[in-house]
Amino acid sequence: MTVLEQPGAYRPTPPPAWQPRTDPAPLLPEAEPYRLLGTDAAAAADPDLLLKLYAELVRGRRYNTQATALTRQGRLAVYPSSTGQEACEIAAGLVLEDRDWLFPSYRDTLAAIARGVDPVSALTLLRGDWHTGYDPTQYRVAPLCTPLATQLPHAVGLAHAARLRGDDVVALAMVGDGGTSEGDFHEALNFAAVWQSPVVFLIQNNGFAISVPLAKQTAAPSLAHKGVGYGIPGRLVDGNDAVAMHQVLTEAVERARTGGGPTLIEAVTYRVEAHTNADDATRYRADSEVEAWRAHDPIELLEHELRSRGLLTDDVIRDAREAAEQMAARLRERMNEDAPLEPMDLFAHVYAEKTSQLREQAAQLRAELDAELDAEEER
Ligand SMILES: Cc1ncc(C[n+]2csc(CCOP(=O)(O)OP(=O)(O)O)c2C)c(N)n1
Ligand SMILES: [Mg+2]
Repeated sequence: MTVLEQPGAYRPTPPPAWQPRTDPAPLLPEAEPYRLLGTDAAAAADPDLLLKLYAELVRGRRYNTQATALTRQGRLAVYPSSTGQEACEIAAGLVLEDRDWLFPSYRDTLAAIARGVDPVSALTLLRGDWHTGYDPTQYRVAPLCTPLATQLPHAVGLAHAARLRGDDVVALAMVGDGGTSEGDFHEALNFAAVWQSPVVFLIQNNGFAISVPLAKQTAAPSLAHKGVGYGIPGRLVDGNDAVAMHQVLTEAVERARTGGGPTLIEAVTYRVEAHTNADDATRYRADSEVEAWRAHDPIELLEHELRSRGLLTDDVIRDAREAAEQMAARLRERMNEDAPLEPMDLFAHVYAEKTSQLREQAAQLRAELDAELDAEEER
């Protein structure tokens, strides 16, 4: 007699479902992006915070235009501009404590700078002359990450390790809408939720993954809903509203720090410029769409609030512009210097112990460089 043939009590309904099985309602994001600017609730925002955000947004935009100009002058290989997305960038750079960690993507130079990374060093990677350009452990800013979404499991790993050690550290990881289709995104969210790691995931939904619009990327109700499947609460925010972004990120960081676990934030924004200087955005989107988003500009939104409170004085405008111009001038000056290059550095800081192939290649390069030196000396 097989097991199936053994007589037993008949059960028309299945046994209780395996746990966990929880109510998804508290995890659901808001139906419309959360906003403060342009609403009555903006009146409660701290004036010092508004002024700080304003100065940083102005500086950030100037950084974007200057870095883009440097690509045209051949001083920078590539620059993914975050013009239009500055509110997300600046808020992300400002909400963390010194002991926390930021995990940016290639588009998030402004977040790194707002957190304190030297504006010139932040471009070293994009100039192609050294691996990262700044010391990630000094600023607690991981290298700007080009392979999509790979920074997310790194952030979860760091946050989980900090928690095991009893360190009071939060990791904030940034990713694009396209990056949410990567396996790393799903693995990171799952681990973070199961371990209740102190991580905040910030998706900047700027509508496109290069030329691929969001509708061709996902069929999810919203990207913030993607958290629900893992047990992570989602938040949907107007990514051009610097004050709302600052508030929602601050709440999520606090939640992570106090043991509440991860949060997934979708910031709805728009990439006003092309994907990078190597892209022609007019081939896949209409000017009218860009214009509609330009009319919902993060700097203008904040200016409107500052003006209505009498805070946008001539001095405030002049100081913000002057600081931005000084930063841009320094960037031009430093980026116009040719970086001293050591070709053998190609092999440094990659493996603790070089593989036999790498040793061979290094020896070959060394021999070529020596031969060049000899030839020069003979001349
Ligand atoms: C793993 C991986 N696959 C493909 C690419 C090529 N790639 C670079 S940027 C990009 C689009 C990413 O779009 P999104 O995540 O929305 O970020 P955005 O550029 O809009 O900030 C792609 C496909 C990559 N860098 N890494
Ligand atoms: Mg995108």
